Amino acid sequence: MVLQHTETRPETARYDRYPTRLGGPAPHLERADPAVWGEIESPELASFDADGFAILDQLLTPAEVAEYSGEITRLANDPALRDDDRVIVEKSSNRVRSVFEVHKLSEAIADLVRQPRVLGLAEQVLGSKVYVHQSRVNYMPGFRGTGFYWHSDFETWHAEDGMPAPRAVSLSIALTDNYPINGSLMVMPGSHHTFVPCLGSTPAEHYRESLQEQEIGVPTTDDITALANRYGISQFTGRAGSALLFDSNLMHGSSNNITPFPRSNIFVVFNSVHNTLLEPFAAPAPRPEYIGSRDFTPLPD
Ligand code: 6CS
Ligand code: FE
Repeated sequence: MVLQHTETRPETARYDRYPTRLGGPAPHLERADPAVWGEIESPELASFDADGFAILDQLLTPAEVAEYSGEITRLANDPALRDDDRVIVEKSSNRVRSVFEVHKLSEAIADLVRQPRVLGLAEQVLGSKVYVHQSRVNYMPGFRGTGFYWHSDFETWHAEDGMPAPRAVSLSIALTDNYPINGSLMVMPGSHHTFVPCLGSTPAEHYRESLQEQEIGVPTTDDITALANRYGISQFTGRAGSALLFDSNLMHGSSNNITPFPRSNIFVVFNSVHNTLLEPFAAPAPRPEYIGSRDFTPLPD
């Protein structure tokens, strides 16, 4: 383990249990924190501890899927959001790829993140009150939808947002059917137990590129090979309305979507109120609030 000086507060040194964005290769670290901090009551979450994820077959009813689909289409086409920093477009096509902070932009999504059936999942795993660290809608169109290379979300949130520990979960709610063929998320079950330090220092305003295509903060091909051999790869598939709850350190990624079948989801990150953000561990400055919130008010507020 390394005592790292933060670039933003060079006078203070912090003990960093998950050092990353390093100058040279470093061994993989066994996770020093639990994955489940609370009491698991929902049967669907029974294997969360071992796998680092769980699938909820029908979190939303078909009527709710229709309602939220209308809502995210509205957001993607809202002229008032055209030049908003929260809207991320595809590098090549200029189509909307993600919209951030949707739990503030949409009343329906604000309500959704506060519903006990949603919030309760995060609270069971994290064993505390939680708040929204990040929310977004991802739109993966048919034909030319581009995926995300393999990564651990926690690696980025630790390095760039100052999240101290992997005590956060993401809920990805499918608004379209997820088939193996249309760029559905691949995960490495159990990989949340291993932290993979990444190479390269974080440039200023890295998020402007990384949200389109991440190059720093991703493991090497040797890292990915070692993890895939150890943990295997499985895929989240399911009907619209199903959801994936996953640990912040789970290794995951997705392929491009060249089928005609689009894939979109609402993505909400819940962080424990005992794991609120500090200064970034490996970046020159914190990312904007719409990517990594510094309003730590517990839900429902
Ligand atoms: O930046 C984030 O917060 C999320 N997005 C990407 C592309 N990588 C890390 C994390 O999943
Ligand atoms: Fe991710």
